[in-house]
Amino acid sequence: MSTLLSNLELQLTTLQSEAQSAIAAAATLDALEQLRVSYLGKKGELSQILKGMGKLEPGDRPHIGAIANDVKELVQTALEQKKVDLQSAQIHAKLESETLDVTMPGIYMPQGRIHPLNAMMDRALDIFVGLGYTVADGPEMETDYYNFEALNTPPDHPARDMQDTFYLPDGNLLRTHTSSVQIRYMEENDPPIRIIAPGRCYRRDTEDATHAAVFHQIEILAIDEGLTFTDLKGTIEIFLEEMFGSVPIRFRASYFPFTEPSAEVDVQWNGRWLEVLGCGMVDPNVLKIAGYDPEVYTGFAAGFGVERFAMVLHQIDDIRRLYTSDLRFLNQF
Ligand code: 2NL
Repeated sequence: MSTLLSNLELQLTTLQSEAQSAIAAAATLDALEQLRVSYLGKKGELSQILKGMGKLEPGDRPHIGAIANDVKELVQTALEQKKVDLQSAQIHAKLESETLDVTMPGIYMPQGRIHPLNAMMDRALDIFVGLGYTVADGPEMETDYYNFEALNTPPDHPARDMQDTFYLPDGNLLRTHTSSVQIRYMEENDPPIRIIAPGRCYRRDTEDATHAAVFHQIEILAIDEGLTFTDLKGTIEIFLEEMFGSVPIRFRASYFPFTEPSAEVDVQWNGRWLEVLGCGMVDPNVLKIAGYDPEVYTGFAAGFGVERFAMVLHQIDDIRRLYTSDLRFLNQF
């Protein structure tokens, strides 16, 4: 046997045993792929060895060729087997690390609930929606026109005082009531209308137990042919009965620039008369400004503070409790 022949044979068997132990030791699929390339790839060790075959006696070639094929097959089989092993090890490791113990106790999440102010707002809205009213909304930043002028509030009226209203540097202001929403609605819609306008309002006030600079108001407005003070009275009576139950109520003559006649309404609550809302027949000037003919249409309106209702109904002593997010207070509702 020629030296070249035995040399090639030795190289092939060495390659086989080296490859087998390297494959057995491979820890990752990437490492395994690198081994495949270095042993069986185009420029791999097996190809390099087989280049030597050209110099063999033609009679020796089949012998070496057969050994080379066996080596190649053995290495290939080892690679495939190892690949299957590594893949299944990888899946097991993944499953192991992603184990979910469904018997573990959960993390306690306290359930939220509706804030008493929103609950009060929802109750009032539900009552009027039940009476056929539509909820309307509008901007909190307003022009002097929508907040005052269109509401028949003269330039010298105290409500327009710098002391009482938040004026913005650009001449706009923060609305002091949601009447502005109703003026905007009247501009866009023909009568008859029945709307309810809830929302945040602003007043330049020193905060104390009964005054907040930001508060919530709900106003209602109905305009139709033939509406009278009796319709207003009946609507208010139904509303207050839904809110307070059947307690005595009384209407007192009052004044607002946007209604004529006007009234304030008190309910008897825990033995005392408490004022809860203001109302009246829409002033003909307001109808005219909004583009409704006061000879054909009449209307009534009412407005009340949501905080005041919440305070009376829940015996809350300080308006600021409604804004400070103290859970000891809120958990009672
Ligand atoms: C109160 C009194 C009131 C109105 C609001 C109103 C709106 C339009 C036309 C006429 Cl568009 N009136 N709103 C009327 C009377 C009273 O609110 O004490 N609010 C807290």
